[in-house]
Amino acid sequence: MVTLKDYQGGETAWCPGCGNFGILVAVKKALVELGISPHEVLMVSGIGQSSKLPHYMKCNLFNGLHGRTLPVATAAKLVNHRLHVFAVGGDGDGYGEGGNHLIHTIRRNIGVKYLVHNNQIYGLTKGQASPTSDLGFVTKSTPRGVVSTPLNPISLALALGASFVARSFSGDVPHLVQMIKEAVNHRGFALIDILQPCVTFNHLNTYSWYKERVYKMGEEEGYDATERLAAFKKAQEWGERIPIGVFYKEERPAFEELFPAIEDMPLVNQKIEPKQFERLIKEFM
Ligand SMILES: Cc1ncc(C[n+]2csc(CCOP(=O)(O)OP(=O)(O)O)c2C)c(N)n1
Ligand code: SF4
Ligand SMILES: [Mg+2]
Repeated sequence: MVTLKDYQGGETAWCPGCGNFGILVAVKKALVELGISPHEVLMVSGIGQSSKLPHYMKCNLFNGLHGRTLPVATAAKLVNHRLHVFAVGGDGDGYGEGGNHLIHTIRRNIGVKYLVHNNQIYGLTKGQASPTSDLGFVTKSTPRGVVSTPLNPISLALALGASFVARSFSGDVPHLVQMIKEAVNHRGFALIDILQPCVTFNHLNTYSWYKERVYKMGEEEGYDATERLAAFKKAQEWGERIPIGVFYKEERPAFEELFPAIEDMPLVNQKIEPKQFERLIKEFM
C-alpha cells in the first residue's frame, strides 16, 4: 500500500507560510489516495520557487529550463505514456516565458497534468510583476503599478479548446486534492491554476484576500462544467468573487492515444533495431 511516507522528499527551502506547502501536501495526498506509487510518477518543472516542488518529493523528476516545462513533459509522455506525467511551475514560467508552449500543449490534448502555482508574482527573482499580477499592483518592476491587462489562464485555456480546466486554492488542501484526482483521472491535458499566496513578495493577494473571495462552483446550483460558453462566462469573474472548481471538462481521445505505433507498448519498451536507425538517418540527413 502506498503511503505519504513513500513520497517524503528532501528539506524545503521555501519561506515559512508559503502557499507552496499546501500544494506539496495536496499532490502527495492525491497520489496516495489514487494508489499511485512514486516510480509511476514523473514530475517535470522549470525554474521558480514553485518549480522546486519535485525536489521535495520522492519520485522521478526532471528540472529543466525556465518556461520549457511543457515540451519536456510532452516528450516524456509520448516516450512512456504509462507514466503519470505532471508539469509543475509558476505563473511566470507557464504563462510568461512558456506561454507559447501552453498554447500548443492545450491544442494537442496530451495526457500531462499541469499544476500552475499562481502567486501573481515572480517569487524566485524577488518580486517582479508576472503575467497574472493585478492591475495597479506595485512591484519592483512596476513602481507605479501594473498597467498591462492581466492574463486570464482559464479563459485562455477555454478559448484554445482545452478538455479540462480547473482552478483551486492552496489554502484549501481538500479541494486541491479533489481537483488533482479529477485531473489524473481525466483523459488528456488538464490545467489546474492554483491560487498560491507568496507571503514574502505579494502583500496584495494574501491568504485573507483569497479567503474572502474564493467560492466553490460545485456548490452553486445549476453550474454545468460541460458547457464551454458558460465556463467562459464564469471565467470572467475576478475581484469581489473568485470561483474555484472545474470550469470545464470534456471527454475526447488524448494525443498519445492517436498513434498506432505506441498503442500496444510504450516507445521506451520497444526494441529498435540498429537498421531502423540507419534507414532514418539516411532518409533525413
Ligand atoms: C530563460 C530564463 N529567463 C529568465 C530567468 C529568470 N527567472 C528565474 S525564475 C523567474 C520567474 C519566476 O516566477 P514564477 O515562474 O512565477 O515562479 P515563482 O518563483 O513565483 O514560483 C525568472 C524570470 C531564467 N532563469 N531563465
Ligand atoms: S518568495 Fe514567495 S513563493 Fe517563494 S518561497 Fe517565499 S513565499 Fe513562497
Ligand atoms: Mg509566480
